[in-house]
Amino acid sequence: MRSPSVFSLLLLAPCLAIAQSSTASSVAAQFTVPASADDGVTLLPNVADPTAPNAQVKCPGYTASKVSTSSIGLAAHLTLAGAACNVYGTDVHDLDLKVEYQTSSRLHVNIRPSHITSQNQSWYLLSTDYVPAGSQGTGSMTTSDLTFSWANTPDTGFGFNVTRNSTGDVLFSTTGTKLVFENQFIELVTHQQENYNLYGLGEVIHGLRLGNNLTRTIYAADVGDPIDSNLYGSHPFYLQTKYFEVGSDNSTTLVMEQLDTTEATSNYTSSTHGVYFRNAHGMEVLLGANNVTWRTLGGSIDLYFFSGPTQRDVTHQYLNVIGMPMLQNYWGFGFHQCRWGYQNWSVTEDVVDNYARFGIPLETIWNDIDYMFQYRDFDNDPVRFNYSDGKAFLQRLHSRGQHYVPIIDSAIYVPDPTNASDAYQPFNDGNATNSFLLNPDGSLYIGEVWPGYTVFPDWFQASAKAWWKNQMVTWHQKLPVDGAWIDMSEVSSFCVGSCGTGNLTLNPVHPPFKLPGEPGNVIYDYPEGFNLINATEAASASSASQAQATPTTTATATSSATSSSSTTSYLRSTPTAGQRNINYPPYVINHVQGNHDLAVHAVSPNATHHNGIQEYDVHNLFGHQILQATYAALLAAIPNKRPFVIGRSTFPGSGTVAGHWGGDNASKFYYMYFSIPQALSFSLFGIPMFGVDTCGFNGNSDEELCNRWMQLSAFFPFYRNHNVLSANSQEAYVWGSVIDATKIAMDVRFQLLPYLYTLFYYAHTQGDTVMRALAWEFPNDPSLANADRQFFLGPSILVTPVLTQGAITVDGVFPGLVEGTDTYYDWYNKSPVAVPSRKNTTIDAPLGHIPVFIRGSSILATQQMAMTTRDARNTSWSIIVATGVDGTASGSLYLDDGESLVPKATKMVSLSSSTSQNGTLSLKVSVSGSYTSLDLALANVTFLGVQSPPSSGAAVTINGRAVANATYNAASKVLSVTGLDNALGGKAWGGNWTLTV
Ligand code: MIG
Repeated sequence: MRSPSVFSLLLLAPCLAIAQSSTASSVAAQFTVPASADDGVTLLPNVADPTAPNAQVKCPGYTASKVSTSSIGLAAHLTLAGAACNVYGTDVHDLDLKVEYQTSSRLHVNIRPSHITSQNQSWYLLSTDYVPAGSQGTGSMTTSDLTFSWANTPDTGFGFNVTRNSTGDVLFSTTGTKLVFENQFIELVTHQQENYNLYGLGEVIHGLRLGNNLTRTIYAADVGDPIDSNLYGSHPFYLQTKYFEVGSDNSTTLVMEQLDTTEATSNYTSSTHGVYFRNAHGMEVLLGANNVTWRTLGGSIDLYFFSGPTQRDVTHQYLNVIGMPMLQNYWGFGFHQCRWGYQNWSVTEDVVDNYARFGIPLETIWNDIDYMFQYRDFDNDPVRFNYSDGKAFLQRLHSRGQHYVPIIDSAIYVPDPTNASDAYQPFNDGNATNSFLLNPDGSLYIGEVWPGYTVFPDWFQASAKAWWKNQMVTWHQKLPVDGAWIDMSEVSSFCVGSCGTGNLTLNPVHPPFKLPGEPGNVIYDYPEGFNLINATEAASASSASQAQATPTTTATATSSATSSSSTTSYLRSTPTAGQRNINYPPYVINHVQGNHDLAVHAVSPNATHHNGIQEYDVHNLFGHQILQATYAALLAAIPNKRPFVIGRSTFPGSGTVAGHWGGDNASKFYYMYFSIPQALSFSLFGIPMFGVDTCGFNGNSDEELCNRWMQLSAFFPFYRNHNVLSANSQEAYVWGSVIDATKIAMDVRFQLLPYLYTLFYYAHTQGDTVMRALAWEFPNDPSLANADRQFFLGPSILVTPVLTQGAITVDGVFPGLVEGTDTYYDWYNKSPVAVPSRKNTTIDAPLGHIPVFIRGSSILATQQMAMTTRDARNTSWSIIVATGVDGTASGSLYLDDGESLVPKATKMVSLSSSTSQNGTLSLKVSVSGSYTSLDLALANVTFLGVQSPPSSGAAVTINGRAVANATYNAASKVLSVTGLDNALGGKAWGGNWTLTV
């Protein structure tokens, strides 16, 4: 029975009330910004314009001269090789080339104008004050695995190659193409093999492998998760893998086609490298059949090449430049419930209580913008979310080990200067300290967001960061929140330009569109596939609505016929010598907003920073800088504790201070699928703390989707259910089957929390990934190049979720199983997975079951599910030894207090096991470090894949002393050891020990 329970219908009641919520009474009197305020001009993106000039044809290229070579690199002068083409800007006549062999695996290539002398040309250089650069390390030309070579060719001028010495492979080649370097346009065309495997270049909703027919526009945008378009984050980094077939004579041949799982039977190898274009301008990367073209709207060419040769190496090498991911709080890995539309404290607390009532663990409850007084940051609504009730509520949460995270928006309300009762201290404080962005004339840049006309912090100002910190500290004294959720940071504004200038007396104004649930806005429809899952109800609903439908007129037919013959006119900018047109750059990127105008739905390019930098040059940095400022602010408010920050807009390095959620997806099965490639891409970007709006944001979710999604997200580092205003409730307790499915998946997640935390420790200290693509764990299997419907969590857990509606089985591969290199064990019954006859296997997956497998050769130290991570940390330990094909396994466990920025004490546990000739199993545990609070009892040790009963008659010894008996299950090949508590004095990690059986 899948129809909504009576209970879920009751829960709908508060949502329906939203339409008449407290803001509604003021709506009548409120000025609504006209929709046209967010209309930009109509532009034709270059990639869609058949008449657009081709810079490769029109431009002369450059000639290199005055080349000087040293042991660590080379420098040269580049001169325009002919008449300026000024195709999308003004050609820069003289350039400086600098090549640095920074480390043995990292090469830096920088090309910038020779003439930069003063501040007014600072747009060419992205200061290391804002974005770290790789610096010269111990690398030299002789020790580098990469070689830079260049040539002046007759037709195209200067071009260069980057070659990996150890493989002889040309990784990057512009030879035979022209370098174009103008003040608003840089182009670099590189050759590629057919069917190349490229990953990254985010943020984008796309499959993991980007393919060879895609324009990746990079320009931070506030937009609801469109497919293949630019999105919130900017990550000009790609990883490329080349596969080679190994012949019987050990010769290697580059694999030029995509192989499917039935074909990849011969012997293959692969090598992987990475490319990072350090630039914060609007950018496009054109992935074509045989080339990859980089275009940016400014800045310099600042390229880093990472030689790999594995994905893991490349990620380490890249994160060494941009920064390692922070070690998250332990509690951040608990389950988070959020929604837009919890309209007061008691509704919010009801949600918490409902989780408890249904026995579903809840770590953190979140509030969206509902909590604010008229949507103003650092200001709670005095009635619905007053501080005294809030403090008491947070105290109840904290006493149970639960947490509270509110949203904080990027824009700051500007009070009506003529209305004293409209005063808003955070604005006054920030304005007094020059903390807000300006117009070119020095007046405040005033855009429009939720609260009305707003200003935007200028993060280049130290005073703005201090102001933000003060706001956080002051607010935190009123309400001791545990973290911050940063939204709208692209940075979003609902009108073009400084639309609030001269209009402040209208404040607080209403946005130029209706909020979800406001009268006249769309009402969310039936959930996806409602006709399939609720056939009877769907039929009656559809006949009822047909009966009520008013016949539609056909009057529009004539007008559309006339309009089809008219042509759209586009604004075209012609370059003006020596000047930049930052509002309408001559090169039009395929920006997703409006009609591609950069100013639509965002702070406009001409907004100006106090230091003179224009927003045009740093637009993609806002989201990163607010995360840095918020991290520092929370650290001031909650000293010595790792700040918990989740942000929407990110840039290389954001993982050092924050995690990221996938933004405004929809309650559709295909968005559940896209969550996997999006997460894996953020693994490559160094932001492992990633998750999406579980059960879907826009639209109504339903029982089947939410059942599957609550289970899938349980294996993502950031696990949060979030919903849009006015959609049906979708908390885990709303549907009976979802309650059960959630508990099943959470039980696995809780057992794996110590493992997940250890993965983050390795991410933080070494740059390892947490969620991993199958291709990264099995780099020699070309058939996995685009596998993104399954993933590994760390090296040891394989997740194969159902991603389609109505399915009760799922097809997936067990990499290495058919080939005999790997074994897998079903998480739930611990039995070995039988070797299938073909690689792609059909796995049973009825609703409520998510297939999870432990990869052989792994040892996991687990704890148990509790209502919070705090309580889970107090449960006894278990060890799962998943024997590999060679009879061995290993694992590790990192322990600390889970919250201190610099833990006073830590502990590292190494676990390894082996099987002797006569079948004796031994498990060796060695510990180092002084953190003792998690030295709790060891409940049991479970050996998986034990081929025959132990010859010693199942007597178990620890450090040579008989302690217990083991039991062996011949059917499941599981050997269990229990009753170990006394043997170790109740301390699993109190010292080194060896167990044999
Ligand atoms: O324009 O705060 O992505 O998670 O619920 C919408 C309301 C603003 C966008 C965020 C979404 C959040 C919503 N916000």
